[in-house]
Amino acid sequence: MKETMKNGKKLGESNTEQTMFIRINQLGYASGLPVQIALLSDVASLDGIEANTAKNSCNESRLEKQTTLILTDTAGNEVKKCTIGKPSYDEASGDCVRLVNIGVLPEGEYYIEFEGQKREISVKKDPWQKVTDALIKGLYYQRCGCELEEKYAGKFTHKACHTAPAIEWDNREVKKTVIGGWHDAGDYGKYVGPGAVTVAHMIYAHMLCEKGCSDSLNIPESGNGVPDILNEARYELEWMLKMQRKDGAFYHKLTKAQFAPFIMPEDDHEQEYLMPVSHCATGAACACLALAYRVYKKYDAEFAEKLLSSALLASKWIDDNPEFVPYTNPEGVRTGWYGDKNFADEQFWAACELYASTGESKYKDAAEKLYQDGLNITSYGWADVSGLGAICCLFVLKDSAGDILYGSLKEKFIEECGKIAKLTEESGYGTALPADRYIWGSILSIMSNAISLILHGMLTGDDKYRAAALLQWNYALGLNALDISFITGFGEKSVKNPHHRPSGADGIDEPVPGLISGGPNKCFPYQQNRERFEGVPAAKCFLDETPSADTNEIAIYWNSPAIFVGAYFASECKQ
Ligand code: 9MR
Ligand code: ZN
Repeated sequence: MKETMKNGKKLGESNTEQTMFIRINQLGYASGLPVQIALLSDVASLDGIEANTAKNSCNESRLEKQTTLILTDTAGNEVKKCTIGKPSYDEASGDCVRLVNIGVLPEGEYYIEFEGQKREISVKKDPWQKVTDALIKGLYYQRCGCELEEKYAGKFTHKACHTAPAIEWDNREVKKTVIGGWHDAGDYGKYVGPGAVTVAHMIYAHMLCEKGCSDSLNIPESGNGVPDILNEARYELEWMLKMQRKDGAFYHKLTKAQFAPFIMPEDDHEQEYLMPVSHCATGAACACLALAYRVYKKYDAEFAEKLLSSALLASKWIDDNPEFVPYTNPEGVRTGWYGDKNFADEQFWAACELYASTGESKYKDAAEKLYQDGLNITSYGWADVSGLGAICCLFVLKDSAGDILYGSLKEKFIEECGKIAKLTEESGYGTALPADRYIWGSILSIMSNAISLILHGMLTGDDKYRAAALLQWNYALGLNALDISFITGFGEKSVKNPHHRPSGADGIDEPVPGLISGGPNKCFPYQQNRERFEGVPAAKCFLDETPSADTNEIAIYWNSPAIFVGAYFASECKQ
């Protein structure tokens, strides 16, 4: 912690009524973008204080006159004085917060001084490339079926894991070698739908924010002439191809019957099964492979053709099996369910990508119909992939998508982004998530909303939206109610004990770097945490404790939207 001592008191500790806490992006700020910080008044942050009392005290303190924040250089010379407004009550955290936009600052180290508190911030030309690289490399650390060698993995090496042939759950006669892919999360399962969205986030990051995806990740393929973000994504794509049955359907997942204990992956020898095929896995894979076809064709035409034929075969299976059956875990299976009950979004995304890849009008007709029936076009996660179809329409097809899929969709998209921007205005910390939506993996909602705000900025050039998106990136790196950076290995105070089997079992103190935690979860915590979260505001329902999968697991599809956001801001720093 860089919060320093003043007058014998550790800053951040309360001994007056109005002690303030200073919250910052712990990795610093970019010289070309606004510096956003939060000043916290502790009237409302005392644990256990009744929400109404907290709210009232915050509102009373609103009566205070406006006040001043002083920014100095490290020698103590005043650099800037900002007049700041009254605090506002942040419902999600119960904190009384002043969110301050200091504006653009030249490169350097600064102290923020406010009412006896002091915290250092740094401003650099390009402060977030490293963490963005690490988020991509985080997926390398999730690789299954190969050794993680020291020259790439540093001390986080391990032997090849999960190399035995898999058996089909429904027909034990069928044996198949399906080595590869990424471990999904803190567990060692591999799931097609979540893998497909992760790859898509990475491909779109490459397409839309290329300058922010550096090509020196030090992974085995580095230097092969293909951008590293695509090298890493290909590791999952190769596996995904193996997850397709001959008739075109995709197995929902490759897992054991139960989650492994906290052991290293190479010590996990229980039988892996190809669990039943599902519509959602097939639809998501179809869309992802059709998208990947266009991007990889430039680098490897033969591989690209494989991707497209696989997508077309998947699409045929969907046509031949029009009755949607949601996936359920077979009896006796306890691994991740990914119980998606809606198929329209996968169908929409697949239709958009297939239209973009083949130009066949039947796909456009299908996408138009699905869109007109109503979709959440700003959702990009495994449960609702409509937003990925929307990105395809807005940034790939553009005018060629026509009045419905471009004209009307764009209008709707902009309207939805307006609602997201409003969420940031209503939050004390500027976080684009309402108090009642802190679900399992809340980081996905926050990073998804950042993606929408970024895309809005790209479509309209409105800087206000870019600044709102930046608040979400800053949230991930410490500008939040917990004063924590959710990305392992990055920040003065970052997540130390993620629910991640290798991090828990490798005997190394630090967690594997570059993994983003799911973050606070008020809505669906584990039974054993329910009591601990009683009376705790939503944005603080978080435990940096290994067993807490409900708040502190990592997942590939939480890293990937953060990759998009990081790549975007890193690319903005290259101007
Ligand atoms: O990301 C999933 C989240 O939306 C669900 O609420 C949660 C509980 O069902 O499961 C999450 O996914 C987990 C998956 O089932 C198994 N691998 C770890 C995933 C991250 O927690
Ligand atoms: Zn493995």
